[in-house]
Amino acid sequence: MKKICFVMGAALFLAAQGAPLYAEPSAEALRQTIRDHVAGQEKARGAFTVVDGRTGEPRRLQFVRVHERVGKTGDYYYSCTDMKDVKTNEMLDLDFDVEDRNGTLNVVDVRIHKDDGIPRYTYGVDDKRVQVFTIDLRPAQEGSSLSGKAAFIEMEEGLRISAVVTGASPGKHGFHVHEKGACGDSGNAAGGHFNPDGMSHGDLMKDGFGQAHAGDLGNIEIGPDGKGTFEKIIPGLTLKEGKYGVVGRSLILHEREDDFSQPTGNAGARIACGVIE
Ligand SMILES: [Cu+2]
Repeated sequence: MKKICFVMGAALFLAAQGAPLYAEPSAEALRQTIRDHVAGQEKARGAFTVVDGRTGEPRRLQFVRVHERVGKTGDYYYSCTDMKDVKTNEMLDLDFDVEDRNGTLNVVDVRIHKDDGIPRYTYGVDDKRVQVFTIDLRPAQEGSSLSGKAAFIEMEEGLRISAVVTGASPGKHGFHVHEKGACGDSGNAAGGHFNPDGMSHGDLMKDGFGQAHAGDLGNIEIGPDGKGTFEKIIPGLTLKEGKYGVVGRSLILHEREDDFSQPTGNAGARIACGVIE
C-alpha cells in the first residue's frame, strides 16, 4: 500500500510539473509481455534458449508458466517463470526484466534466478538484487547417489541458509557447519562442529550461541521420495565477517538424526559434504 501511494504521489507530482503521465502497467500486461517474448523466440528460432551466466553456455528450455508476482527493481519491472531444461529435466526459475517505454512493454533481459529452487540471487531491501552464495553437496560415502545444493544469503535478520537434498534415506538427518573447509576421508576431514565459543552441542535456532555450537543447524527431514529441504534464517551467523563467518568451512549432512544430545547429537557418519567456498 505504501508503495502504491508513493507511485500515485509521484505520478501526481509529475502531472503537476507538466510531464507526460503514463499508467503503471498491469501485472497481467507484464506477464503477457513475457509469454509473448518466449513464444516469439520459439517461433523464430525453434526453441527458447537462455545463456547460463555461470557457464556461458546456452540452455534450451521449455516454458511452463509465469509467476503471479511481479515487482520493480531500478528502471525495470520483473516477473519470474518456471522453465524446464530440455536436456537435464532440471526445473529453472527465470527472471525477466521488462522495460516500460512510454507504455510499450519490452523484455530487455533474461537470467536464471533459481536452479531446482535454489536462488542465484534474491531481491533485498528496496528490491535491489543481492547475489546468493551457492555450493554443491556431494556424497561423502562411496556408492552413494546422494546430491544436493545449498545457498547462503546475508540478510538483515541473519544468514539465510537454504538447502535441497535428493537421494537420502527418509527421516531426519543432522545438518551442521563443520569447522574445516575439506570433505576428504568420508567427510571426516571437515573436523568437528564449527564452535568458535567452545560451547556444548545444541540447537542453534532454539538455544542461541550461548548454549549451542555456531554450526548446530539442526536437522533436514527427508521424505519418502528421498528428497528434503532446509530453510532457516540464523541470527548472528555471517558469510565472512566476524567470528561467526561460515565461508572456508563445510556443510555436513549426517546418517542419522541430531537428537541434540552431548557431545555432538549422536548423528552418526557423514553422508554428504560441501565446502563453503
Ligand atoms: Cu555434524
